[in-house]
Amino acid sequence: MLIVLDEVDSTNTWAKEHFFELADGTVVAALEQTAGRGRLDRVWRSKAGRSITLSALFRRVSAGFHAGAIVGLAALEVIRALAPETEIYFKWPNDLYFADRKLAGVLSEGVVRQGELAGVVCGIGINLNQTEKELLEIGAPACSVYTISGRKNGVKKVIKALEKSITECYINYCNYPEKVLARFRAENRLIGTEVELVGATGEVFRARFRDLDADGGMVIERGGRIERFDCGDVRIVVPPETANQCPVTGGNNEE
Ligand code: BT5
Repeated sequence: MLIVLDEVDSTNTWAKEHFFELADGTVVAALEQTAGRGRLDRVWRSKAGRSITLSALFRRVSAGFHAGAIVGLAALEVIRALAPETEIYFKWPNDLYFADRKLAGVLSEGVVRQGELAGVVCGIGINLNQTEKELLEIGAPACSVYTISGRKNGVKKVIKALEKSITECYINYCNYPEKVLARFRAENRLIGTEVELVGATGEVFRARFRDLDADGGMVIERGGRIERFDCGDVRIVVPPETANQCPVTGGNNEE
């Protein structure tokens, strides 16, 4: 089921508030989101007509990060169809990137009832139609489907395509979870590369990203030792195959 709200503070907050009234797999989108949230209470910036902001609710995922895998893979498929000539990839835990710029971010939040995990709400924000100038207001390296492909798309059309893709991916997951998770792992192109990590206390270090573990955490190799890393951020060292790609348009057109 797809619900499209004209305006809401946060689709994740709305989906959590209505979690027990809505059917499993429902997708809630907002044409305008006024108080979008990222992880660790960071701000997610979006604009009406420029951004996709939606959340899906799942009752049948067995781990929180599986929700991010479902929504992330669905978004990857939709974005690849809109910008077929570009190399989009996951940056751990499940942001979507083009070269060294963020195109989309995912926020998964558990819903607990009587001390038990009842399900997960997973929201995604995608930069769709922003120009380079508008992206500068974000204050972090960002790109949009428009700046990487040169094409603008209708928000409602993309919401519908994404809802369809999320539903298909969720059905696949319910039937063959291991196949969906294997695809998610295969799309995490930073696995095997050197990455820069920022620890919980802000310390920065380099390590080799070896694999994802069963909880979606990062398995890293540092100084010959294997460690697990699940808090903080990955500061990206641009993978060689994407480092020389520039956005194909400047997206500088002002309107
Ligand atoms: C995320 O957090 O990337 C998760 C974003 C999830 C947003 C969706 S929208 C629908 C649903 N409803 C919500 O309220 N949230 C979800 P994080 O990894 O913590 O990244 C946040 C950081 O990304 C910010 O601190 C900025 O530096 C940067 N940022 C903010 N807005 C951005 C944008 N539009 N494009 C690229 N980067 C952005």
